[in-house]
Amino acid sequence: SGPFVWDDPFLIEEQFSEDERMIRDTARAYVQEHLGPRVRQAFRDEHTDPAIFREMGELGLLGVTIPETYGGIGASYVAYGLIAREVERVDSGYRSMMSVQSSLVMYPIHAYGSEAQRRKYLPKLATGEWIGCFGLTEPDAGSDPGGMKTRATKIDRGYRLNGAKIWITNAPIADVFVIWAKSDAHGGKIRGFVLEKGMAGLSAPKIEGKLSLRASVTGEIVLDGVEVNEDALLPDAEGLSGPFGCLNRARYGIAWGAMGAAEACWHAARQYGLDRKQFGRPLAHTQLYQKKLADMQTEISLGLQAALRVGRLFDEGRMAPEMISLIKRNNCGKALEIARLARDMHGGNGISDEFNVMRHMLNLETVNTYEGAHDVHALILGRAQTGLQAFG
Ligand code: TGC
Ligand code: FAD
Repeated sequence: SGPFVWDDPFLIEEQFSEDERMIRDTARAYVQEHLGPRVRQAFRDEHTDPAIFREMGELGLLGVTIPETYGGIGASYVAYGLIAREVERVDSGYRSMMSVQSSLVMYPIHAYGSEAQRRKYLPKLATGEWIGCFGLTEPDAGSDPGGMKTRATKIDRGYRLNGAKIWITNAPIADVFVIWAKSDAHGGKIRGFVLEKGMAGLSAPKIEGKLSLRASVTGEIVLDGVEVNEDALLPDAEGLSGPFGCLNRARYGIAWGAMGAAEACWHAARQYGLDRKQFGRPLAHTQLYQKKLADMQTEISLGLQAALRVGRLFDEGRMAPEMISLIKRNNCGKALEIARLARDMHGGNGISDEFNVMRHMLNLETVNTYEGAHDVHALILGRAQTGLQAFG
């Protein structure tokens, strides 16, 4: 028989390639050294530091799956997942900033864009010189993006966009806006457009007062007759499968990321239980405390192993979107439960930002909702096994 490693029960570490471990270690060193020390203040002040994009870009952590020709490093989806896990170990908001840039902005420009669009945008997004955002959700179209009202109407030189997006990560500091709109020139089908900061009629006010993801800025996007040239249209995406192609990647990364946040909570609860004594012995010396630690260890080990399996299938071109719904839903839901437990296990200290667990818990409330809410992924999985569509 082999050893039992308490924080890596299935020896997942040895299932990564040398390259994947190297990329992971780069991400880990950066986040622990540079993001860990600033997150508490950033969360308190609801402050997003745009320099983080350039710092990540310098280390090659943005758009890692994009080929080198366009500024990426052509890494595997497993490597991308490992970066998400490391970044979210510190804060889900920082992972959000990274995954929007990589999966929701660089990916669609690479997959659906013209060669000119790729050359213009991708290298600067990869270095973090430009920050991107992804506008799908609207005030009246969240879980049901097909109900969007934003319209692109044909004009002589291109299109005029009117509408409003809400809850858009990075929007207030974005240079590049990937916007999804129904286009009358394409039979009312959903098309993607790449807009730039400063265009007349385009604004992105910050949403204030979030109690979650406070280190990651979120905004609205107002499109008040924004006129763009024909070359703003992403030529190779039509219909909802365009934005969903991006969401598949981001949701997959979130499944890894949520486990990173859960690991941070689990390790903190274990250490707290070893250090803190009540009734003359460490909290960790009680049956109830150990049962909770065992539940955390079990869910995290299973969740990570499942994410790795889907990552390998992704890299082999055998991923099905329902697999991603399964791990996104499971890992976010389990991470949220683990964070709530860890908060409780810290007693009164658990509500202080010095112990981090409540910040993770608050963040995970969003992570469980965005990119397809927990119950919406249940409906996707329900449809896949019954053939019955239960959304509307
Ligand atoms: P449905 O009829 O199921 O599909 C419409 C078309 O889309 C295609 N499709 C997919 N293609 C690729 N991957 C997927 N996962 C796909 N899912 C659907 C489908 O084949 C079809 O194509 P076609 O060519 O036949 O037209 O669409 P529906 O309107 O019934 O959808 C229902 C539902 C619930 C599945 C869907 O709307 C959904 O997933 N809703 C959740 C919305 C969501 O996830 N929003 C995310 C916004 S972005 C965000 O939150 C970023 S936060 C990131 C951060 O900060 O980290
Ligand atoms: P709703 O769709 O109104 O859902 C409310 C509740 O109803 C949920 O519990 C849901 O599960 C449930 N529900 C909905 N439909 C059904 C049904 N048919 N049956 C049963 N239950 C149902 N969007 C972007 O486009 N880009 C971004 O960058 C982005 N970043 C975000 C950042 C943050 C901080 C947040 C909070 C959100 C972000 N979003 C972004 C939006 C996010 O994707 C949506 O909030 C999410 O898709 C849910 O939509 P909604 O908020 O409109 O909720």
